[in-house]
Amino acid sequence: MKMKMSFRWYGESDPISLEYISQIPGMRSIVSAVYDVKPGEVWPEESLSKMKAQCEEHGLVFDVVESIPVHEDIKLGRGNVDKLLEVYCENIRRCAKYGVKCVTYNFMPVFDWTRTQLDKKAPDGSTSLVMYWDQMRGLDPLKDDIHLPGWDSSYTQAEVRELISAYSELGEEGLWKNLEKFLKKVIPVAEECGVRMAIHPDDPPYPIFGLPRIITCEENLDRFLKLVDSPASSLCLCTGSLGCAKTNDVVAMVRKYAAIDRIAFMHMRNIKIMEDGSFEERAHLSSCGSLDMFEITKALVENGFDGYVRPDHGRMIWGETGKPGYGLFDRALGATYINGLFEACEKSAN
Ligand code: DNO
Repeated sequence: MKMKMSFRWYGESDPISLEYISQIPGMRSIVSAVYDVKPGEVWPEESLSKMKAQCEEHGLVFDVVESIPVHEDIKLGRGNVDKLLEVYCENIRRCAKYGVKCVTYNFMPVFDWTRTQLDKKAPDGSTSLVMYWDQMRGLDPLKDDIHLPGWDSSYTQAEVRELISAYSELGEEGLWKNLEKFLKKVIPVAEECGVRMAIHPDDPPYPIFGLPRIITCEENLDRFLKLVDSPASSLCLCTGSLGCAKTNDVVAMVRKYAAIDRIAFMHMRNIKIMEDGSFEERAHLSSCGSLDMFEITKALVENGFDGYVRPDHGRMIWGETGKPGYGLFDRALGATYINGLFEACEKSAN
């Protein structure tokens, strides 16, 4: 197969072993990061070389990083941005030195993904992550002391409030400007060391609590790709994130961006969008959710996609416990299903 199947691993603290991951049929690459260093600091080379060696011991390749986090001051364009950008570039160089070919990041203000519950029980007893509007409505981070599951707990409530007001002053156009500055500095370095930067879309792809969000829809992805028109500035196309807006035609987006070779990394998962725009994460199979995973795969294969793929978030099944979305069993089922789709699409195309 042309695409490279990968699996996210949280390093030594991950309850899932590399041995287990290597037993998933067709597994090739490990997606990981250096987790014990704060955003804005340089990653120790020893951590990278150790991770590379550990993966190799299990016949796996450590060649995808998710993520090198972008410091809030870079996104806000304040503080010592030049120094932070320098550190970011140094981290790309270091990753490349240890064999990394693809680096994922996002440009979401303050919070990464947003959900209202991480263990919603389905009728079959499995659990998954969900975002229900009736749990969101009425929450106001400027007034209430809210801690949505999964949000960075290192911020105090006062810090969150300060960040939210700084971002609302900045607005979408300000965020675009800071993203452009980031890319102009970082992409030439990525090009030099043979790394493709892959931006993760905003999850979900619309403003939450009035925070600006820009990596959301086809028009904005087009705008993003033009900021620095280079294969080193590509997309991490997350089907489950973009798919949460009914207005996004995920199959058409995959086809369009694969055709111009601007997808470096595919996050493949399925979600079910409800009437009111709420959504539930579901099993990967097309019939379990709102996305047509066959058409998505076909669009990739027909356009010669040869980047990385990972089964994104799985449900918790078979009594497994652990990091929500990142258990072994359902992600392994997802990988196997996705491998099947690719094999079928490739063989019928030949
Ligand atoms: C969620 C992930 C995201 C992703 C970042 C990339 O499970 O897909 O947290 O890693 O947005 O920077």
